[in-house]
Amino acid sequence: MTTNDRKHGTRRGARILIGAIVGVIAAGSGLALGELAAAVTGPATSPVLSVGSAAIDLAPTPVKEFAIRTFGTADKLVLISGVLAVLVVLSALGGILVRTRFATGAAIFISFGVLGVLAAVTRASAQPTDSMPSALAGVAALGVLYLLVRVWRKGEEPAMAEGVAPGDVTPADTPDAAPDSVAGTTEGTTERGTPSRRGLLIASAASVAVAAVAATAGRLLQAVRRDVAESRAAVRLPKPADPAPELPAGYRTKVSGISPYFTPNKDFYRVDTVLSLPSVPAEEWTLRIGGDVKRPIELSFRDLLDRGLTERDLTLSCVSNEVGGPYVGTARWLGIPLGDLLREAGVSSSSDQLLSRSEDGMTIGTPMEGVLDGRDALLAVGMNGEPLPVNHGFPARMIVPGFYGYTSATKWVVELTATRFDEVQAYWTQRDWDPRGVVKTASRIDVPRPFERVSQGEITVAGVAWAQHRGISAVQVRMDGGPWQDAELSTQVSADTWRQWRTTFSARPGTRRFEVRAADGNGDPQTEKRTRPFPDGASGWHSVAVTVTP
Ligand SMILES: Nc1nc2c(c(=O)[nH]1)N[C@H]1C(S)=C(S)[C@@H](COP(=O)(O)O)O[C@H]1N2
Ligand SMILES: [Mo]
Repeated sequence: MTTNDRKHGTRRGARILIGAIVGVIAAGSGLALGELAAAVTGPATSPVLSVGSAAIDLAPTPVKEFAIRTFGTADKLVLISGVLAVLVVLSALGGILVRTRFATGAAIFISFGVLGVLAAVTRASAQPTDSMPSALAGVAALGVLYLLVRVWRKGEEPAMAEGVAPGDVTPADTPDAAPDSVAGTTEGTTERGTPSRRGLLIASAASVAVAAVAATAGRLLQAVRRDVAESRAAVRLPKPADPAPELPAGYRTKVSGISPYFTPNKDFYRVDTVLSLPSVPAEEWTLRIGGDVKRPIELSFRDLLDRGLTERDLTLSCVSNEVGGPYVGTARWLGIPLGDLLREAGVSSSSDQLLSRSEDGMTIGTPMEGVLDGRDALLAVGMNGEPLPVNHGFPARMIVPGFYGYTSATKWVVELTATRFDEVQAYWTQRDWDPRGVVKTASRIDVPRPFERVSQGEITVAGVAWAQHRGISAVQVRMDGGPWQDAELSTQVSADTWRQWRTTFSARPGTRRFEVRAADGNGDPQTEKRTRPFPDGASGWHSVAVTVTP
Protein backbone atom coordinates (compact mmCIF):
# COMPACT_ATOMS: atom_id res chain seq x y z
CA MET A 1 0.00 0.00 0.00
CA THR A 2 1.43 3.37 -0.97
CA THR A 3 1.17 6.48 1.12
CA ASN A 4 -1.30 7.82 -1.41
CA ASP A 5 -3.51 4.80 -1.11
CA ARG A 6 -3.47 5.15 2.61
CA LYS A 7 -4.28 8.84 2.48
CA HIS A 8 -7.02 8.14 0.03
CA GLY A 9 -8.42 5.45 2.29
CA THR A 10 -8.34 7.74 5.31
CA ARG A 11 -10.15 10.46 3.40
CA ARG A 12 -12.75 8.03 2.25
CA GLY A 13 -13.22 6.84 5.79
CA ALA A 14 -13.53 10.40 7.01
CA ARG A 15 -16.09 11.21 4.33
CA ILE A 16 -18.19 8.23 5.30
CA LEU A 17 -18.01 9.18 8.96
CA ILE A 18 -18.89 12.81 8.28
CA GLY A 19 -21.71 11.74 5.97
CA ALA A 20 -23.11 9.47 8.65
CA ILE A 21 -22.91 12.21 11.27
CA VAL A 22 -24.53 14.74 8.94
CA GLY A 23 -27.35 12.27 8.24
CA VAL A 24 -27.96 11.56 11.91
CA ILE A 25 -27.90 15.28 12.79
CA ALA A 26 -30.44 15.98 10.04
CA ALA A 27 -32.74 13.20 11.20
CA GLY A 28 -32.33 14.24 14.83
CA SER A 29 -33.18 17.85 13.97
CA GLY A 30 -36.29 16.65 12.17
CA LEU A 31 -37.39 14.57 15.14
CA ALA A 32 -36.75 17.48 17.48
CA LEU A 33 -39.03 19.73 15.45
CA GLY A 34 -41.57 16.92 15.35
CA GLU A 35 -41.45 16.81 19.15
CA LEU A 36 -42.16 20.54 19.24
CA ALA A 37 -45.08 20.20 16.85
CA ALA A 38 -46.42 17.31 18.93
CA ALA A 39 -46.83 19.77 21.78
CA VAL A 40 -49.77 21.10 19.76
CA THR A 41 -51.19 17.88 18.33
CA GLY A 42 -50.49 15.62 21.31
CA PRO A 43 -47.53 13.47 22.45
CA ALA A 44 -48.84 10.40 20.66
CA THR A 45 -48.45 12.18 17.30
CA SER A 46 -44.69 12.65 17.61
CA PRO A 47 -43.00 10.94 14.65
CA VAL A 48 -41.34 8.15 16.63
CA LEU A 49 -44.45 7.32 18.63
CA SER A 50 -46.64 7.44 15.51
CA VAL A 51 -44.40 4.96 13.74
CA GLY A 52 -44.08 2.85 16.89
CA SER A 53 -47.85 2.71 17.32
CA ALA A 54 -48.38 1.78 13.69
CA ALA A 55 -45.80 -0.97 14.16
CA ILE A 56 -47.77 -2.28 17.15
CA ASP A 57 -51.01 -2.32 15.17
CA LEU A 58 -49.39 -3.93 12.13
CA ALA A 59 -47.23 -6.46 13.99
CA PRO A 60 -48.44 -9.99 13.33
CA THR A 61 -49.87 -11.70 16.41
CA PRO A 62 -46.88 -14.05 16.90
CA VAL A 63 -44.53 -11.05 16.96
CA LYS A 64 -46.71 -9.27 19.53
CA GLU A 65 -46.86 -12.40 21.64
CA PHE A 66 -43.11 -12.78 21.42
CA ALA A 67 -42.62 -9.17 22.49
CA ILE A 68 -44.94 -9.45 25.50
CA ARG A 69 -43.39 -12.79 26.48
CA THR A 70 -39.80 -11.67 26.08
CA PHE A 71 -39.81 -8.06 27.14
CA GLY A 72 -42.87 -7.92 29.38
CA THR A 73 -43.69 -4.41 30.46
CA ALA A 74 -40.43 -3.16 28.87
CA ASP A 75 -41.82 -4.06 25.42
CA LYS A 76 -42.58 -0.42 24.65
CA LEU A 77 -39.08 0.75 25.52
CA VAL A 78 -37.64 -2.00 23.33
CA LEU A 79 -39.93 -1.00 20.47
CA ILE A 80 -39.02 2.68 20.65
CA SER A 81 -35.33 1.86 20.89
CA GLY A 82 -35.76 -0.35 17.83
CA VAL A 83 -37.47 2.40 15.84
CA LEU A 84 -34.70 4.83 16.81
CA ALA A 85 -31.96 2.33 15.94
CA VAL A 86 -33.40 1.78 12.45
CA LEU A 87 -33.71 5.52 12.04
CA VAL A 88 -30.09 6.12 13.04
CA VAL A 89 -28.77 3.46 10.66
CA LEU A 90 -30.86 4.61 7.69
CA SER A 91 -30.24 8.31 8.25
CA ALA A 92 -26.50 7.63 8.52
CA LEU A 93 -26.74 5.82 5.21
CA GLY A 94 -28.70 8.70 3.74
CA GLY A 95 -26.05 11.11 4.97
CA ILE A 96 -23.26 9.06 3.39
CA LEU A 97 -25.06 9.01 0.04
CA VAL A 98 -26.17 12.58 0.09
CA ARG A 99 -22.88 14.33 -0.66
CA THR A 100 -22.49 12.71 -4.04
CA ARG A 101 -26.05 11.73 -4.75
CA PHE A 102 -28.23 14.26 -3.04
CA ALA A 103 -31.47 12.98 -4.54
CA THR A 104 -30.90 9.39 -3.42
CA GLY A 105 -29.87 10.42 0.08
CA ALA A 106 -32.71 12.89 0.35
CA ALA A 107 -35.19 10.24 -0.76
CA ILE A 108 -34.42 8.29 2.41
CA PHE A 109 -35.33 11.31 4.54
CA ILE A 110 -38.43 12.04 2.50
CA SER A 111 -39.58 8.47 2.99
CA PHE A 112 -39.16 8.87 6.78
CA GLY A 113 -41.45 11.86 6.66
CA VAL A 114 -43.98 10.06 4.48
CA LEU A 115 -43.86 7.00 6.73
CA GLY A 116 -44.46 9.17 9.80
CA VAL A 117 -47.38 10.95 8.15
CA LEU A 118 -48.95 7.68 7.04
CA ALA A 119 -48.49 6.21 10.51
CA ALA A 120 -50.05 9.26 12.13
CA VAL A 121 -53.12 9.51 9.90
CA THR A 122 -53.92 5.80 9.96
CA ARG A 123 -54.17 5.66 13.76
CA ALA A 124 -57.68 4.71 14.85
CA SER A 125 -58.09 7.97 16.75
CA ALA A 126 -56.37 10.15 14.11
CA GLN A 127 -57.19 13.77 13.36
CA PRO A 128 -55.93 15.22 10.06
CA THR A 129 -53.62 17.59 11.98
CA ASP A 130 -51.87 14.57 13.52
CA SER A 131 -49.75 14.37 10.37
CA MET A 132 -48.18 17.75 11.13
CA PRO A 133 -45.31 16.65 13.41
CA SER A 134 -44.08 14.02 10.96
CA ALA A 135 -44.50 16.28 7.93
CA LEU A 136 -42.61 19.02 9.70
CA ALA A 137 -39.94 16.60 10.84
CA GLY A 138 -39.41 15.47 7.25
CA VAL A 139 -39.14 19.01 5.92
CA ALA A 140 -36.82 20.08 8.75
CA ALA A 141 -34.57 17.05 8.26
CA LEU A 142 -34.30 17.81 4.55
CA GLY A 143 -33.56 21.45 5.24
CA VAL A 144 -30.79 20.68 7.71
CA LEU A 145 -29.42 18.03 5.40
CA TYR A 146 -29.29 20.48 2.50
CA LEU A 147 -27.62 23.13 4.63
CA LEU A 148 -24.96 20.83 6.04
CA VAL A 149 -24.16 19.25 2.68
CA ARG A 150 -23.75 22.67 1.09
CA VAL A 151 -21.32 23.79 3.75
CA TRP A 152 -19.51 20.50 3.50
CA ARG A 153 -19.16 20.58 -0.29
CA LYS A 154 -18.09 24.19 -0.21
CA GLY A 155 -15.31 23.26 2.15
CA GLU A 156 -14.01 20.71 -0.31
CA GLU A 157 -13.92 22.83 -3.45
CA PRO A 158 -10.96 25.07 -2.61
CA ALA A 159 -9.03 22.18 -1.23
CA MET A 160 -9.39 20.45 -4.55
CA ALA A 161 -8.62 23.43 -6.68
CA GLU A 162 -5.54 24.73 -5.00
CA GLY A 163 -4.78 22.94 -1.84
CA VAL A 164 -3.71 19.48 -2.85
CA ALA A 165 -0.45 18.53 -4.47
CA PRO A 166 -0.97 16.71 -7.77
CA GLY A 167 0.58 13.63 -6.33
CA ASP A 168 -2.19 13.41 -3.79
CA VAL A 169 -4.77 12.77 -6.44
CA THR A 170 -4.72 9.27 -7.77
CA PRO A 171 -6.42 8.54 -11.09
CA ALA A 172 -9.28 6.97 -9.20
CA ASP A 173 -9.81 10.26 -7.46
CA THR A 174 -12.69 11.53 -9.47
CA PRO A 175 -14.38 14.66 -8.18
CA ASP A 176 -16.74 12.31 -6.51
CA ALA A 177 -13.93 11.11 -4.30
CA ALA A 178 -12.34 14.50 -3.92
CA PRO A 179 -9.84 14.84 -1.13
CA ASP A 180 -11.34 16.23 1.87
CA SER A 181 -10.11 18.75 4.26
CA VAL A 182 -11.32 16.83 7.24
CA ALA A 183 -8.84 14.08 6.50
CA GLY A 184 -6.57 16.17 8.61
CA THR A 185 -3.90 18.83 8.32
CA THR A 186 -1.28 16.28 9.26
CA GLU A 187 -1.75 14.81 5.85
CA GLY A 188 -0.76 18.00 4.15
CA THR A 189 -4.12 19.57 3.51
CA THR A 190 -3.76 23.31 3.11
CA GLU A 191 -4.81 25.86 5.62
CA ARG A 192 -7.90 26.47 3.55
CA GLY A 193 -9.12 23.12 4.69
CA THR A 194 -9.34 24.25 8.28
CA PRO A 195 -11.92 27.03 7.86
CA SER A 196 -14.10 24.72 5.79
CA ARG A 197 -13.97 22.07 8.44
CA ARG A 198 -14.78 24.75 10.91
CA GLY A 199 -17.72 25.80 8.75
CA LEU A 200 -19.20 22.32 8.83
CA LEU A 201 -18.51 22.05 12.53
CA ILE A 202 -20.27 25.35 13.20
CA ALA A 203 -23.24 24.49 11.03
CA SER A 204 -23.53 21.07 12.70
CA ALA A 205 -23.23 22.50 16.18
CA ALA A 206 -25.85 25.13 15.35
CA SER A 207 -28.24 22.44 14.08
CA VAL A 208 -27.72 20.31 17.16
CA ALA A 209 -28.26 23.32 19.43
CA VAL A 210 -31.47 24.38 17.69
CA ALA A 211 -32.66 20.78 17.74
CA ALA A 212 -31.92 20.43 21.44
CA VAL A 213 -33.86 23.59 22.20
CA ALA A 214 -36.79 22.49 20.02
CA ALA A 215 -36.91 19.02 21.56
CA THR A 216 -36.67 20.32 25.11
CA ALA A 217 -39.30 22.97 24.49
CA GLY A 218 -41.48 20.34 22.82
CA ARG A 219 -41.20 17.99 25.78
CA LEU A 220 -41.86 20.75 28.29
CA LEU A 221 -44.90 21.98 26.38
CA GLN A 222 -46.20 18.44 26.01
CA ALA A 223 -45.95 18.08 29.77
CA VAL A 224 -47.81 21.32 30.38
CA ARG A 225 -50.54 20.16 28.05
CA ARG A 226 -50.73 16.96 30.06
CA ASP A 227 -52.82 18.43 32.83
CA VAL A 228 -54.29 15.04 33.58
CA ALA A 229 -52.20 14.52 36.73
CA GLU A 230 -53.68 17.71 38.13
CA SER A 231 -57.17 16.65 37.16
CA ARG A 232 -56.66 13.30 38.86
CA ALA A 233 -55.29 14.93 42.01
CA ALA A 234 -58.43 17.06 42.22
CA VAL A 235 -60.84 14.12 42.04
CA ARG A 236 -62.66 13.36 45.31
CA LEU A 237 -64.31 9.98 45.10
CA PRO A 238 -67.51 9.70 47.10
CA LYS A 239 -68.03 6.87 49.56
CA PRO A 240 -69.64 3.89 47.84
CA ALA A 241 -73.42 3.77 48.01
CA ASP A 242 -73.02 0.01 47.66
CA PRO A 243 -69.80 -0.99 49.45
CA ALA A 244 -67.87 -4.19 48.81
CA PRO A 245 -69.16 -7.06 50.95
CA GLU A 246 -67.21 -7.45 54.15
CA LEU A 247 -64.13 -9.61 53.76
CA PRO A 248 -64.67 -13.00 55.43
CA ALA A 249 -62.28 -14.27 58.08
CA GLY A 250 -59.37 -16.09 56.49
CA TYR A 251 -59.76 -14.32 53.16
CA ARG A 252 -56.01 -14.07 52.91
CA THR A 253 -53.06 -16.37 53.40
CA LYS A 254 -49.89 -14.98 54.84
CA VAL A 255 -46.80 -16.64 53.45
CA SER A 256 -43.66 -14.70 52.72
CA GLY A 257 -43.43 -14.24 48.95
CA ILE A 258 -47.08 -15.08 48.10
CA SER A 259 -49.04 -12.58 45.95
CA PRO A 260 -51.00 -10.43 48.40
CA TYR A 261 -54.77 -10.76 48.14
CA PHE A 262 -55.04 -7.12 46.99
CA THR A 263 -52.47 -6.12 44.41
CA PRO A 264 -51.20 -2.60 45.18
CA ASN A 265 -51.76 -0.21 42.27
CA LYS A 266 -48.05 0.29 41.77
CA ASP A 267 -47.57 -3.47 41.33
CA PHE A 268 -50.66 -4.06 39.20
CA TYR A 269 -49.66 -5.39 35.79
CA ARG A 270 -50.17 -3.09 32.83
CA VAL A 271 -50.94 -4.26 29.31
CA ASP A 272 -52.02 -1.95 26.49
CA THR A 273 -50.98 -0.75 23.07
CA VAL A 274 -50.41 2.93 23.86
CA LEU A 275 -46.93 4.44 23.67
CA SER A 276 -48.01 7.73 25.16
CA LEU A 277 -50.62 7.58 27.90
CA PRO A 278 -53.93 9.13 26.87
CA SER A 279 -54.44 12.36 28.71
CA VAL A 280 -58.10 12.79 29.51
CA PRO A 281 -58.87 15.30 32.25
CA ALA A 282 -61.98 14.23 34.16
CA GLU A 283 -63.61 17.61 33.49
CA GLU A 284 -63.38 17.05 29.75
CA TRP A 285 -64.36 13.40 29.75
CA THR A 286 -67.72 12.27 28.45
CA LEU A 287 -69.09 8.82 27.80
CA ARG A 288 -71.50 8.36 24.92
CA ILE A 289 -73.73 5.30 24.95
CA GLY A 290 -75.33 4.57 21.62
CA GLY A 291 -75.75 2.08 18.81
CA ASP A 292 -78.66 -0.29 19.07
CA VAL A 293 -80.37 1.48 21.98
CA LYS A 294 -83.67 3.32 22.37
CA ARG A 295 -82.26 6.28 24.32
CA PRO A 296 -78.65 7.23 23.69
CA ILE A 297 -77.02 8.61 26.84
CA GLU A 298 -74.18 11.02 27.37
CA LEU A 299 -72.54 11.19 30.80
CA SER A 300 -69.98 13.49 32.32
CA PHE A 301 -67.58 12.42 35.06
CA ARG A 302 -69.66 14.43 37.52
CA ASP A 303 -72.83 12.61 36.39
CA LEU A 304 -71.05 9.36 37.06
CA LEU A 305 -70.05 10.23 40.62
CA ASP A 306 -73.52 11.59 41.33
CA ARG A 307 -75.19 8.31 40.47
CA GLY A 308 -73.93 6.59 43.61
CA LEU A 309 -71.04 4.20 43.31
CA THR A 310 -70.69 0.47 43.70
CA GLU A 311 -67.55 -1.05 45.16
CA ARG A 312 -66.39 -4.58 44.31
CA ASP A 313 -63.29 -6.74 44.63
CA LEU A 314 -62.47 -8.19 41.23
CA THR A 315 -59.55 -10.08 39.73
CA LEU A 316 -58.36 -9.02 36.28
CA SER A 317 -56.17 -11.15 34.05
CA CYS A 318 -54.67 -10.90 30.59
CA VAL A 319 -55.09 -13.40 27.77
CA SER A 320 -51.39 -12.98 26.98
CA ASN A 321 -50.40 -14.34 30.36
CA GLU A 322 -48.30 -17.46 30.03
CA VAL A 323 -48.81 -20.33 32.46
CA GLY A 324 -47.29 -19.04 35.72
CA GLY A 325 -47.02 -15.50 34.29
CA PRO A 326 -47.46 -12.15 36.04
CA TYR A 327 -50.40 -10.56 34.17
CA VAL A 328 -53.08 -11.00 36.82
CA GLY A 329 -54.08 -8.94 39.82
CA THR A 330 -56.90 -8.20 42.21
CA ALA A 331 -58.13 -4.76 43.18
CA ARG A 332 -61.03 -3.08 44.95
CA TRP A 333 -62.84 -1.24 42.17
CA LEU A 334 -65.29 1.61 42.51
CA GLY A 335 -67.69 2.41 39.70
CA ILE A 336 -71.20 2.19 38.38
CA PRO A 337 -72.86 -1.00 37.22
CA LEU A 338 -72.61 -1.16 33.45
CA GLY A 339 -75.78 -3.21 33.21
CA ASP A 340 -77.87 -0.42 34.79
CA LEU A 341 -76.51 2.09 32.29
CA LEU A 342 -77.31 -0.09 29.33
CA ARG A 343 -80.80 -0.89 30.58
CA GLU A 344 -81.41 2.81 31.02
CA ALA A 345 -80.33 3.35 27.45
CA GLY A 346 -82.78 0.64 26.39
CA VAL A 347 -80.37 -1.73 24.73
CA SER A 348 -81.96 -3.84 22.00
CA SER A 349 -82.29 -7.55 22.68
CA SER A 350 -80.75 -8.26 19.28
CA SER A 351 -77.36 -6.83 20.18
CA ASP A 352 -74.94 -9.42 21.51
CA GLN A 353 -71.78 -7.30 21.63
CA LEU A 354 -70.96 -4.24 23.68
CA LEU A 355 -68.34 -2.44 21.64
CA SER A 356 -66.32 0.00 23.70
CA ARG A 357 -63.93 2.57 22.35
CA SER A 358 -61.16 4.32 24.19
CA GLU A 359 -59.72 7.79 23.83
CA ASP A 360 -56.73 6.30 21.98
CA GLY A 361 -58.96 4.51 19.49
CA MET A 362 -58.74 0.99 20.94
CA THR A 363 -61.91 -1.04 20.39
CA ILE A 364 -62.93 -3.90 22.65
CA GLY A 365 -65.94 -6.17 22.18
CA THR A 366 -67.59 -7.66 25.27
CA PRO A 367 -70.33 -10.30 25.20
CA MET A 368 -73.48 -8.29 26.00
CA GLU A 369 -74.81 -11.16 28.06
CA GLY A 370 -71.85 -10.86 30.41
CA VAL A 371 -72.71 -7.20 31.00
CA LEU A 372 -76.44 -7.72 31.51
CA ASP A 373 -76.65 -11.03 33.41
CA GLY A 374 -76.31 -9.41 36.81
CA ARG A 375 -72.60 -9.95 37.41
CA ASP A 376 -70.57 -7.04 38.73
CA ALA A 377 -69.67 -5.46 35.40
CA LEU A 378 -68.40 -1.99 36.26
CA LEU A 379 -67.59 1.28 34.65
CA ALA A 380 -64.83 1.94 37.17
CA VAL A 381 -63.42 5.25 38.35
CA GLY A 382 -61.60 4.07 41.47
CA MET A 383 -58.97 1.40 42.15
CA ASN A 384 -57.88 0.39 45.65
CA GLY A 385 -59.18 3.59 47.22
CA GLU A 386 -57.79 6.07 44.68
CA PRO A 387 -58.98 7.51 41.41
CA LEU A 388 -57.85 5.18 38.62
CA PRO A 389 -54.14 5.64 37.99
CA VAL A 390 -53.57 7.18 34.55
CA ASN A 391 -51.92 4.00 33.27
CA HIS A 392 -54.91 1.96 34.39
CA GLY A 393 -57.43 4.08 32.52
CA PHE A 394 -58.11 7.40 34.24
CA PRO A 395 -60.74 8.76 34.31
CA ALA A 396 -62.85 5.67 33.60
CA ARG A 397 -62.47 2.08 32.45
CA MET A 398 -64.54 -1.04 32.15
CA ILE A 399 -64.09 -4.23 34.11
CA VAL A 400 -66.28 -7.30 33.63
CA PRO A 401 -65.43 -10.35 35.74
CA GLY A 402 -65.08 -13.60 33.82
CA PHE A 403 -63.49 -12.17 30.70
CA TYR A 404 -59.88 -11.45 29.89
CA GLY A 405 -58.93 -7.77 29.76
CA TYR A 406 -58.83 -7.68 25.95
CA THR A 407 -62.58 -8.38 25.76
CA SER A 408 -63.78 -6.48 28.78
CA ALA A 409 -61.46 -4.00 30.46
CA THR A 410 -61.30 -0.95 28.17
CA LYS A 411 -59.19 1.79 29.73
CA TRP A 412 -59.76 5.49 28.96
CA VAL A 413 -63.19 4.45 27.69
CA VAL A 414 -65.21 7.17 25.95
CA GLU A 415 -67.87 5.36 23.95
CA LEU A 416 -70.12 2.33 24.33
CA THR A 417 -72.01 0.96 21.35
CA ALA A 418 -74.58 -1.80 21.43
CA THR A 419 -73.92 -3.90 18.37
CA ARG A 420 -73.49 -7.45 17.09
CA PHE A 421 -70.42 -9.70 16.85
CA ASP A 422 -71.31 -10.45 13.22
CA GLU A 423 -71.45 -6.74 12.43
CA VAL A 424 -68.35 -5.22 14.00
CA GLN A 425 -64.99 -6.74 14.88
CA ALA A 426 -62.97 -5.20 17.67
CA TYR A 427 -59.20 -4.62 17.56
CA TRP A 428 -58.04 -8.00 18.89
CA THR A 429 -60.71 -9.96 17.07
CA GLN A 430 -59.49 -8.42 13.81
CA ARG A 431 -56.16 -9.97 14.80
CA ASP A 432 -57.77 -13.40 15.16
CA TRP A 433 -58.01 -13.60 18.95
CA ASP A 434 -61.14 -15.29 20.25
CA PRO A 435 -64.03 -12.78 20.15
CA ARG A 436 -65.37 -13.66 23.62
CA GLY A 437 -62.29 -14.23 25.78
CA VAL A 438 -63.76 -16.18 28.70
CA VAL A 439 -61.03 -16.69 31.32
CA LYS A 440 -59.61 -20.16 31.74
CA THR A 441 -59.08 -21.68 35.16
CA ALA A 442 -55.52 -21.00 36.24
CA SER A 443 -53.21 -21.49 39.20
CA ARG A 444 -49.74 -20.27 39.94
CA ILE A 445 -46.97 -21.22 42.35
CA ASP A 446 -45.51 -18.05 43.93
CA VAL A 447 -43.42 -19.79 46.58
CA PRO A 448 -40.83 -21.22 46.26
CA ARG A 449 -39.41 -19.27 43.31
CA PRO A 450 -38.12 -21.25 40.32
CA PHE A 451 -34.62 -22.64 40.97
CA GLU A 452 -34.65 -21.37 44.53
CA ARG A 453 -32.40 -23.23 46.96
CA VAL A 454 -34.33 -24.36 50.00
CA SER A 455 -33.15 -26.46 52.92
CA GLN A 456 -34.56 -29.94 53.37
CA GLY A 457 -37.45 -30.63 55.67
CA GLU A 458 -40.85 -28.96 55.61
CA ILE A 459 -41.20 -26.87 52.47
CA THR A 460 -44.10 -24.47 52.06
CA VAL A 461 -45.56 -24.25 48.59
CA ALA A 462 -48.03 -21.40 48.07
CA GLY A 463 -49.66 -19.26 45.41
CA VAL A 464 -52.90 -18.10 43.85
CA ALA A 465 -55.63 -19.61 41.68
CA TRP A 466 -58.32 -17.85 39.67
CA ALA A 467 -61.30 -18.58 37.44
CA GLN A 468 -63.24 -15.34 37.52
CA HIS A 469 -67.00 -15.63 37.80
CA ARG A 470 -66.84 -19.40 38.28
CA GLY A 471 -64.68 -19.28 41.39
CA ILE A 472 -62.13 -21.78 42.66
CA SER A 473 -63.28 -24.86 44.58
CA ALA A 474 -59.99 -26.74 45.02
CA VAL A 475 -56.26 -26.54 44.49
CA GLN A 476 -53.93 -29.52 44.47
CA VAL A 477 -50.17 -29.74 44.44
CA ARG A 478 -47.80 -32.64 43.86
CA MET A 479 -44.08 -33.17 44.17
CA ASP A 480 -42.02 -35.04 41.58
CA GLY A 481 -45.13 -36.51 39.95
CA GLY A 482 -46.23 -38.12 43.23
CA PRO A 483 -49.75 -38.17 44.66
CA TRP A 484 -51.82 -34.96 44.50
CA GLN A 485 -52.21 -33.25 47.84
CA ASP A 486 -55.05 -30.83 48.65
CA ALA A 487 -53.84 -27.31 49.37
CA GLU A 488 -55.36 -25.19 52.11
CA LEU A 489 -57.40 -22.39 50.49
CA SER A 490 -58.05 -18.88 51.74
CA THR A 491 -61.77 -18.22 52.27
CA GLN A 492 -63.51 -17.34 49.03
CA VAL A 493 -64.46 -13.65 48.89
CA SER A 494 -66.49 -14.08 45.72
CA ALA A 495 -66.42 -16.15 42.57
CA ASP A 496 -64.88 -13.11 40.85
CA THR A 497 -61.64 -13.03 42.79
CA TRP A 498 -58.65 -15.27 43.09
CA ARG A 499 -57.96 -17.46 46.11
CA GLN A 500 -54.61 -17.86 47.75
CA TRP A 501 -53.51 -21.36 48.74
CA ARG A 502 -50.72 -23.09 50.63
CA THR A 503 -49.49 -26.53 51.49
CA THR A 504 -46.31 -28.20 52.76
CA PHE A 505 -44.14 -31.07 51.65
CA SER A 506 -41.29 -32.77 53.37
CA ALA A 507 -38.58 -32.87 50.79
CA ARG A 508 -35.28 -34.69 50.64
CA PRO A 509 -32.19 -33.07 49.10
CA GLY A 510 -31.97 -32.90 45.32
CA THR A 511 -33.96 -31.28 42.55
CA ARG A 512 -37.65 -31.25 43.36
CA ARG A 513 -40.46 -30.26 41.07
CA PHE A 514 -43.82 -28.99 42.26
CA GLU A 515 -46.92 -28.83 40.07
CA VAL A 516 -50.24 -27.16 40.78
CA ARG A 517 -53.73 -27.56 39.39
CA ALA A 518 -57.07 -26.05 40.39
CA ALA A 519 -60.72 -26.84 39.92
CA ASP A 520 -63.23 -24.07 39.26
CA GLY A 521 -66.47 -23.45 41.15
CA ASN A 522 -68.29 -25.99 38.99
CA GLY A 523 -65.71 -28.61 39.96
CA ASP A 524 -64.22 -28.61 36.45
CA PRO A 525 -60.50 -29.34 36.65
CA GLN A 526 -57.86 -27.13 35.11
CA THR A 527 -56.65 -28.86 31.99
CA GLU A 528 -53.13 -30.28 31.85
CA LYS A 529 -52.99 -29.58 28.11
CA ARG A 530 -50.39 -26.90 27.46
CA THR A 531 -51.41 -24.21 25.00
CA ARG A 532 -49.95 -20.84 24.10
CA PRO A 533 -51.91 -17.66 24.89
CA PHE A 534 -53.09 -17.30 21.29
CA PRO A 535 -55.98 -17.36 20.46
CA ASP A 536 -57.98 -17.73 23.69
CA GLY A 537 -55.57 -17.92 26.62
CA ALA A 538 -52.82 -20.24 27.83
CA SER A 539 -53.66 -23.49 29.56
CA GLY A 540 -51.65 -26.15 31.39
CA TRP A 541 -50.26 -26.71 34.87
CA HIS A 542 -47.67 -24.43 36.36
CA SER A 543 -44.60 -26.16 37.72
CA VAL A 544 -41.55 -24.95 39.60
CA ALA A 545 -38.28 -26.80 40.10
CA VAL A 546 -36.13 -26.04 43.14
CA THR A 547 -32.94 -27.35 44.67
CA VAL A 548 -33.38 -28.83 48.12
CA THR A 549 -30.12 -28.65 50.02
CA PRO A 550 -29.06 -30.93 52.90
N1 LIG B 1 -57.55 1.51 25.77
C1 LIG B 1 -57.05 0.29 26.02
N2 LIG B 1 -57.64 -0.47 26.96
C2 LIG B 1 -57.17 -1.70 27.24
C3 LIG B 1 -56.09 -2.24 26.51
C4 LIG B 1 -55.50 -1.42 25.52
O1 LIG B 1 -54.53 -1.81 24.84
N3 LIG B 1 -56.01 -0.15 25.31
N4 LIG B 1 -55.63 -3.50 26.81
C5 LIG B 1 -56.54 -4.42 27.47
C6 LIG B 1 -55.88 -5.59 27.99
S1 LIG B 1 -55.28 -6.68 26.84
C7 LIG B 1 -55.80 -5.85 29.32
S2 LIG B 1 -55.23 -7.34 29.87
C8 LIG B 1 -56.22 -4.87 30.32
C9 LIG B 1 -55.10 -4.60 31.29
O2 LIG B 1 -55.46 -3.63 32.20
P1 LIG B 1 -54.38 -3.01 33.17
O3 LIG B 1 -53.28 -2.48 32.30
O4 LIG B 1 -55.05 -1.97 33.96
O5 LIG B 1 -53.88 -4.14 34.02
O6 LIG B 1 -56.59 -3.65 29.71
C10 LIG B 1 -57.36 -3.76 28.56
N5 LIG B 1 -57.80 -2.45 28.19
MO1 LIG C 1 -54.65 -8.50 27.90
